[in-house]
Amino acid sequence: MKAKYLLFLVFLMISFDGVSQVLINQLGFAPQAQKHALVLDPQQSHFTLLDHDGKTVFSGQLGAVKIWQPSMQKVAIADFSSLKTLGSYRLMLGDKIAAKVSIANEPYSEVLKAASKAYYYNRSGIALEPKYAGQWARPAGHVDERAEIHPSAASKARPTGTIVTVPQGWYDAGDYNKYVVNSAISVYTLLDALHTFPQLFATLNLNIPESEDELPDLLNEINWNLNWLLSMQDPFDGGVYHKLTTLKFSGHIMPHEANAPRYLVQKSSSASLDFAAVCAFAARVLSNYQGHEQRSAELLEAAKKAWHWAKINPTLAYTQPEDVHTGTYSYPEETFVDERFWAAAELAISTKDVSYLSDFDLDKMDVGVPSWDFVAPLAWMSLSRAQGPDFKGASQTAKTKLKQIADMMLTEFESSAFSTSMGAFEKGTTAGGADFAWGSNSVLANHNLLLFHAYADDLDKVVPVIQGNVDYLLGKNATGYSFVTGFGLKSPLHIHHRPSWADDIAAPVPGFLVGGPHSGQQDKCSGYPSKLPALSYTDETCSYATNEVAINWNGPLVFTLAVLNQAYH
Ligand code: 9MR
Repeated sequence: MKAKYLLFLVFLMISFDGVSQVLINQLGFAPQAQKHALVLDPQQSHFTLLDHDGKTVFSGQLGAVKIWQPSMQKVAIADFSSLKTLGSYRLMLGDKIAAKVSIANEPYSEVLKAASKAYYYNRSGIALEPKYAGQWARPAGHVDERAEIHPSAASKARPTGTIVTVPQGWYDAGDYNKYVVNSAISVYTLLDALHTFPQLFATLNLNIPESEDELPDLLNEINWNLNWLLSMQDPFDGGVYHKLTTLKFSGHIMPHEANAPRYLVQKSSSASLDFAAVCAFAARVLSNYQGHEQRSAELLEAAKKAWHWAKINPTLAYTQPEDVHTGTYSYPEETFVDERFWAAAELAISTKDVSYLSDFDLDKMDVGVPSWDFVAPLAWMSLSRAQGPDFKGASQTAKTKLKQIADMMLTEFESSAFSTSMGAFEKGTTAGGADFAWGSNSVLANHNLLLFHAYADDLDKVVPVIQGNVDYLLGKNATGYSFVTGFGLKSPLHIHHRPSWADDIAAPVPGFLVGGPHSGQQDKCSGYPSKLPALSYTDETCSYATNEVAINWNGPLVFTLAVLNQAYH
């Protein structure tokens, strides 16, 4: 593998010597797609595309030279959207090759598969066999048959030290813990993809142990995590434990070597409400699958119990116990309005009982880009599709709210030097966070989720923006990296992901979207090339702030790739 990357570097050095660098989607384009590349520091105003015989198939003028504030780079857009013939091309600046371009049918079908399969690689409690995992096969770790109730979670029915079985589920990220809050939004996004594109996922074979059964593989994968989520509910009172964790993060070792005791820590309002929301949604989606009727009823029951617990404990924030050191990074929350709104919306739709929403003045509820700590948009996305006369008003309000945010993204895209909606939001612009934050790449993928739901009835309006944003994730960004492991000419090799770190295999586990650039640099790694938000990224294992992977980051990538797959079908 190393030799391959060395060769690529040589190719870069030869081909880009003296030529402006081109930032481009490294996986190529579908024939009917908008096709934009960016020329950095352009030396000329003209570009051409040659086919493999050296014939000019496209000749065009670059757009106006503009500066993109997040990276302060000077760029011009090379637009060759009207080239629709399948093939491999060279993008030329003068007589120099600046980039390779491919136009192919379904250019993202492999990366969609890999992004979905990334969850399999992060499974807890199962050996990954070579026939499914190839070179990333590994023994089982974290079977979690004997986790302990931590003092912070002790109750009469389950005192400190009670042994609880909490198996399966996915590791949250580059660490081996499992966190309910983050699991909930991750499962929601994948369920939403399955629910929105049932035909696509019905035939998407991920080559996982359950592939032979009659269910879509994405649903099989989701079920693996739902099994764990359900086990995080206290059967005696319905409350949900915030996380399953070791007292300290493990070293950089393989899952089966990480044997420190695991604890269920404090129940929290956020975990319980997010659990209620995602279980209610799962009940609805799973009711469409034969043989899942009982599972669906069980999920709805669990959702109601968690909702009830959160009614009695409406503002119980998670407080990290003194002996737990798995970071302050444990999805803490202090306000619960958006969690309650999300849970109420999902329960209302699934039970067809709109009274769950009666405590909320919908007009006053916030909207923004979804994230683990701002889940109101998930409620809006579900409500925008809710059927029946009782939901008419809510569904209309939801559409209006979603369009408010989507229109801000459309405006940003129109004027963006980088032909993306990335950078539309700064802290305080909306109720969501800033675009360049920890996990910035997933923020952008979540732009796409929102754009899709806002304009589900008029997709032509948003597909160019969604494409522009996918281009960003796959190479048309300030760093020139394709941010998905294993995909593109230049993709991250040293991700902050314990198995990828410890397995002695040069290539990281494939299909993971890395967190991406932002100026925080909380990990104090030495390799950051810049403090500018769009350039502050380093492909180093130490960079947990920009080069980690996480289950909530891959979800919107899966959704986004499904949108394009469908749009160009
Ligand atoms: O994704 C989380 C990000 O929004 C927070 O800013 C950051 C610091 O609190 O934590 C991130 O989540 C991490 C989690 O706490 C622990 N597992 C790894 C997650 C991804 O970095």
